[in-house]
Amino acid sequence: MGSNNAVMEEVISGAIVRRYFRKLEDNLAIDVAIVGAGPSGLVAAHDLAKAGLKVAVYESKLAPGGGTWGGGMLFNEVTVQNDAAEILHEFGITTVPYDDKYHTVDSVEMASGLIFGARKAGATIFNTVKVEDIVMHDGVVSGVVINWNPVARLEMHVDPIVVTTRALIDGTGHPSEIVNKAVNKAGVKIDSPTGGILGEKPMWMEDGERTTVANTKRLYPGLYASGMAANNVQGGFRMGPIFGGMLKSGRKIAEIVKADLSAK
Ligand code: 48H
Repeated sequence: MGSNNAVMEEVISGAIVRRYFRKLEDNLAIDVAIVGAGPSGLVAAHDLAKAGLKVAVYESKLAPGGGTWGGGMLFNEVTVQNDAAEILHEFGITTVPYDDKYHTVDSVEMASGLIFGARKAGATIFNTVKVEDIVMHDGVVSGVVINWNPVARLEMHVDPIVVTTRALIDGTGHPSEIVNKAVNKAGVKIDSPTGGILGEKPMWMEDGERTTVANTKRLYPGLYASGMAANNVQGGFRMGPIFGGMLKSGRKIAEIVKADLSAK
């Protein structure tokens, strides 16, 4: 801690630097790394941290929340089905019944509520940090390679650092960036109909919502996908501005990871 004689400028800078690096050091070897703080990643982070696992979420943007903030076409209301509304209620997020099947949610309340809930459950969120690669040892995905997103955006030639993890969840949304690394860089065959990434199909809300949850699974030892990433990998239809499938996918992947880690 800073000395009592230190000027305020020294104390404040010291507090930030010491506490940040304590947090970073504390998260160099973790149970679960989640890439992407969208709705599926945040629900998974909440559930896994609540189960007592050491969970870190890496989000390349300054603000976690993924595609939640913008509702549909920047109209900041989100829709969810009845069963997914229950998940939001656990986070203290208010939903407004629309008809007998759907609820609307203020998208700012939903994004901020999911972020707060994941954090309060014990997950650590590293924002502005991009996962640029994965670690593979002996046929098992066992880490994330991280760097500042601004470094990547400015194309600076700066080497990353590495965090080891027992499980890695790709919650990067449409591009499934992390599974991409496994398939296209490491050249592994994942648990999909072709062993590769099939790519998202056009809009079909009902089917997309169903398959997002059905497609949520372990893809390779140590590697999992949730939300839009899971659906992209398995070639599901997109569903547009309805988020129940994302929330349920986050919950499902958390259950799968919990079972796998407790079996080890
Ligand atoms: C760190 C990264 C990296 C990286 C990306 O897209 P998301 O909101 O994710 P989901 O799958 O939980 O939710 C999808 C939903 O928002 C959506 O897009 C829907 C329902 N679309 C329907 C449709 O038809 O279009 O969030 C993913 C997050 C983002 O915040 C990215 O910034 C982040 O992942 N991210 N973070 N390292 N390499 N890649």
